[in-house]
Amino acid sequence: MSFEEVKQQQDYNAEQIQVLEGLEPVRKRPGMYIGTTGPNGLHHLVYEIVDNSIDEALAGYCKSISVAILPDNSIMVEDDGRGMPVDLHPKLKKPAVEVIHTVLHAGGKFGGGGYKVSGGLHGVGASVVNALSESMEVEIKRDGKIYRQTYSRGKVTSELTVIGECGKKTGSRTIFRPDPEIFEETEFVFDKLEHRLREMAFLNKGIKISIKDEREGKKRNEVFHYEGGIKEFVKHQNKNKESIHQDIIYFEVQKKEQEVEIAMQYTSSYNETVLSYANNINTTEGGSHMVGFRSALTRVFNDYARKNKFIKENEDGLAGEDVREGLTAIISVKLTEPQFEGQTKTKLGNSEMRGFVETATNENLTAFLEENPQQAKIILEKCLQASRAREAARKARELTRRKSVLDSTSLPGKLADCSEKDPSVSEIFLVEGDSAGGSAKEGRDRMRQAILPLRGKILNVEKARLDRILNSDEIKNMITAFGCNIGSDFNIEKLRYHKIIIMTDADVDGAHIRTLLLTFFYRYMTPLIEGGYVYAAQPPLFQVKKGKDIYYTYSDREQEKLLASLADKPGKVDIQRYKGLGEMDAIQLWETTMDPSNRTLVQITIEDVAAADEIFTTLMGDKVPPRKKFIEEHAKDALLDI
Ligand code: 0RA
Repeated sequence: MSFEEVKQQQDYNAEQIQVLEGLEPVRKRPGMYIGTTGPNGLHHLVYEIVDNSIDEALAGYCKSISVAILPDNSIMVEDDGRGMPVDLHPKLKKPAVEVIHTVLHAGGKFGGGGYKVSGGLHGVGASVVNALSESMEVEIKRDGKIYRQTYSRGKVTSELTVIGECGKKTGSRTIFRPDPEIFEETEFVFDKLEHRLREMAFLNKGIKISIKDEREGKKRNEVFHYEGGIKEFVKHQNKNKESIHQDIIYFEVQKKEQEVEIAMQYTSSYNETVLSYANNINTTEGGSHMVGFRSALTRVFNDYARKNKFIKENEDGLAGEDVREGLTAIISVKLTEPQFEGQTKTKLGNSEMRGFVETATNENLTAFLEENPQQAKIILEKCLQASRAREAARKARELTRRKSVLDSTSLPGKLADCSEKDPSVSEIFLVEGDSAGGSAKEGRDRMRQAILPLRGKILNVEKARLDRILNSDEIKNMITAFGCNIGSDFNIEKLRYHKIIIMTDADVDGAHIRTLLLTFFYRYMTPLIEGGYVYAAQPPLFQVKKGKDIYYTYSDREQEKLLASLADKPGKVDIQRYKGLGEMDAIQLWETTMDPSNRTLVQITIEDVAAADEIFTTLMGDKVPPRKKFIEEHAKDALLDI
């Protein structure tokens, strides 16, 4: 046998084994295929099915995709594409649609050309969704006929049958109900699906994507359709910000096997919101496309600035962070064989993308600046201002460093440090108010728990540049206590505590302080949040006394349950509602909120930088009406869910 023949034989065997094994491996180890069996995995099923319709749209055959959460919490995805293929698979002698739904990784083999968005993060296809669904059905309209087939838990439950006629109509419809034996929770969250589908509509201009909630008491309906694509995405991102120039800069370059699309606009904010995507997957860890974009950005603005005398010959140039301050940008690339790397497989590895994006940005951004000198001037002045502020901040930092305020060898006076030196078992509590701080210092485990009391409101970092932020005592205290500096100097290796626990009152002020802290961490110590080092403590809402027994409850529901269980016994029940941490003595605070064997901590995660950024700018930014609206809508939620 030749090498090719041996290889073919092996491929053939591999395929046979897969068919024999069916989809059992998927049910045995679902995490391998969809990441988790928690809410993210559950919603991922929907995206897998939608991705197939998006592929059909990108191939040019489908205009509209509708998604519905049906009354029984199953999902329906319908498109007006060509309809999934139904012809017999030559080797397996089964309809192609059946192979797609019962053989692992079979989906791709039927596509013809074009890039597949479904080659992405998990990109596992319809068979995996089938494997993890208690029931699934597909209806296909093509060649004038309506075909139907049903499945359950990876297996066929009825053969492909013609059930009617459809004239010239074509399309595919899938309904599936996730398997409660697999998923911890099977209830879909409309907002989560809505968010991803809106993003998909932005990233794939012209495709109409609708979502409907048909569950009792939850009825909703949204339609996303953006002819402007990511240009409208930038507009959406900036809706609560103040743009400083008129146009959204937009360009697109297509080559045979690669494509880049970029939209960008500067705002008066001090922060950078650059979202990058590869084949519609949010590359939160960046990668080659980001590197290309960033280096072009710095180069283009410096070249333009020197050429037009914004910067004199003997002066320093603009740094990368100067040309990114206040920038909102979307970078979307598409390529045939994406390589995803990094810890969460969200970093684009393809090295050819760097040069491609860099050249595209160099040429098109230069052209924009030359054609729009007035807007170019506004942007450059902002960059120069950022550069001067950076210089001022550097000087301020050097000064404080010399005074060794930011030096971790001299810890802040307010900090009650722990005696343990190993960060992995050390914790720091950021406590609202000096009185609660006092109780916490008294009640803590001195070995492993450090206490840093924070007085009142901390500075809103959303409204201040670095030089001012570094003047705030509360912030300086946190920086020195944590030991890992901030911004581009941040070094997670130096973190002195692996749990940073925010302990605030369970009221609106407490929620506000928590948000201010999270904003600061998110903007200046991002890896803290990404690495899962930040937690919120959960102090009790009530203390209930009956005779000698004392109970603590942490939610209204828990309180109701407890009172119901105590109701049928004789004796007086004494209820105290805690208005703040300060009402608890040291022992109570330890028992209810700080004792690792008894407490509950909520880990703070950023699931989605775009969503978090929206919440932060809405709550903290310059425009008042959106903030007011947000607070009114969320007033009921005690804890901001970020
Ligand atoms: C490959 C070939 C053909 C259709 C499709 C894929 C297809 C797949 C899906 C999945 C969801 N919706 C879809 N729509 C179409 C048929 C090719 C032909 O008609 O020649």
